[in-house]
Amino acid sequence: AEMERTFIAIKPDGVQRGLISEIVSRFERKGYKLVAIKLIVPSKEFAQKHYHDLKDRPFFNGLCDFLSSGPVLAMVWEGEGVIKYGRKLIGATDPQKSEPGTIRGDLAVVVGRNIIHGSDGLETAKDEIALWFEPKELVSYTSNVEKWVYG
Ligand code: YYY
Ligand code: MG
Repeated sequence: AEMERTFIAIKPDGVQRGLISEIVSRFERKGYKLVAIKLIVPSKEFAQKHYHDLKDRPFFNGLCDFLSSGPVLAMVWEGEGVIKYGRKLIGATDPQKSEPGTIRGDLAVVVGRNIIHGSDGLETAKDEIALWFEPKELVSYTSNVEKWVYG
């Protein structure tokens, strides 16, 4: 299998609303492999680094204030096509436009509280994993379901 890795984070709204297990289980059930996970409160400076691509947008400051306002569950998930399909599981940025069945479609209402982040491409996935995790925090192990998920 062509394995790739993506950075997924449950934002402070998702953590406070008790949606950790609901969201983690959607990635688990799909057949993806959890490679790293930790609960942290990022500083505002860290949030600004994470969202640096959006620094000229009007919502940037509020977004960074919000991401740094409480605990974030940071994760790395691995699997074939996980970057693109992970975004599909998450749904459109604006929950008003997310399809039912997606995480944002089922669990969020407005764009400023859309509960989850997922990398949008190979390069951003690499950059975001490197920003949030040290190499030693990425756990290497054999998944016993892999042969059943991939054949
Ligand atoms: O990758 P994704 O999270 O789906 O959207 P981005 O365009 O990267 O924006 C990041 C983040 O910014 C979004 O999840 C909510 C917030 N945001 C906002 O508050 N208002 C907007 N009009 C667009 C995005
Ligand atoms: Mg994005």
